[in-house]
Amino acid sequence: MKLSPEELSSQTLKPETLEFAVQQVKINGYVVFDSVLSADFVQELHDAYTEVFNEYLKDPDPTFSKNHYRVYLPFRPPFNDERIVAHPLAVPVMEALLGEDYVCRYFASNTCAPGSEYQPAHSDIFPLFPNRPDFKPPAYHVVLNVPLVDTTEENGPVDMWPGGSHLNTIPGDQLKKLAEIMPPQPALMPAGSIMIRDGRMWHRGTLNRSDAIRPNIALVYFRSWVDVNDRIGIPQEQYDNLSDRAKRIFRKETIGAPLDTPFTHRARMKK
Ligand SMILES: O=C(O)CCC(=O)C(=O)O
Repeated sequence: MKLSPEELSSQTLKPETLEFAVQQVKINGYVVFDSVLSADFVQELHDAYTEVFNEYLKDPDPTFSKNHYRVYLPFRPPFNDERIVAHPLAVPVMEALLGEDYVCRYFASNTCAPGSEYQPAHSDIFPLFPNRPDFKPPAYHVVLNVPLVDTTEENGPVDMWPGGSHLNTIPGDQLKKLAEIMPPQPALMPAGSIMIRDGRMWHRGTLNRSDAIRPNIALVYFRSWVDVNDRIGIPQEQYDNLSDRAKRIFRKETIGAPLDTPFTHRARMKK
C-alpha cells in the first residue's frame, strides 16, 4: 500500500487505511506499507547490520537452508529504534490484530544471500488447534519485516501464498505438495518498507541471483498469552531508554541481560 503524503508526514494512518491494512492481513495474510523509513535511517540500519552479519558468518547455523541466514539482532541502536520496534504506523495494525497488550518475542533478521536455494514452503508458527482444522482462529503470531535493500525479482524476494493459506491447518508434507501446484506471489518492496504478515501464511525463501545480500529485519509479535521458549536479552539501559509503549511490548523478555550477551543461534539453543 502506498500511504498518503499526510500519513507519512504525520506518521498516522487514516481510519480507512488502518481498516484496509487490517483487512488485508485478515483476508490475504499480509500487507506492505511502501517506503516508510527514511533513506538515511535504512542506510544506518544496513551499515550496522552488515557488521552483525559478517560476525555471524564466522559461525553460521549449519542447519538452515543453503545461503539463507537467520541472524538474531543485538538489542541496541539502531535495531531497537522506535521506528523498528514500535513504529507508529505499525502499532495500530498490531493492536487491531493481536489486542492492545500484544508482545514482541523475537528480534532477528532473515538474509537471503547470492547462491541461495528455494526453501520448502512453510508456515512460521504451530497451529493453536491442530486437531480442529475447521476452526480458524484470528491471528496470534504476526511478523514485521523491514527490507534493508529494494527487494526485486532478482535478489531473493520471499514467495508468499496469500488469500487464505494462513487459515489452513494441514500437515507440513501436504502443505509443500499443495504449494507446488499453487503459484506464489513474490513480496517485492522498496527498502525501508514495513511488511506485516500473519505468521501462519505459507511462504518460502527463494533464489538470490544478484551479487549482494537481501536482508530483512524480522520481529515477531504475539498475543500476550502465547508462550514461547526463547527470551530476547535486553540490557537494562536499553530497556530504560524505550518509550512506555515499547516497554510494554518487551515486558516479557529478559530485562537486564548483559550488554555483551551473545545473540547467536547457539546461545539461544543453550537456554
Ligand atoms: O527472508 C527469507 O528469504 C525467507 C525466510 C524464511 O521464511 C525462513 O527462513 O523461515
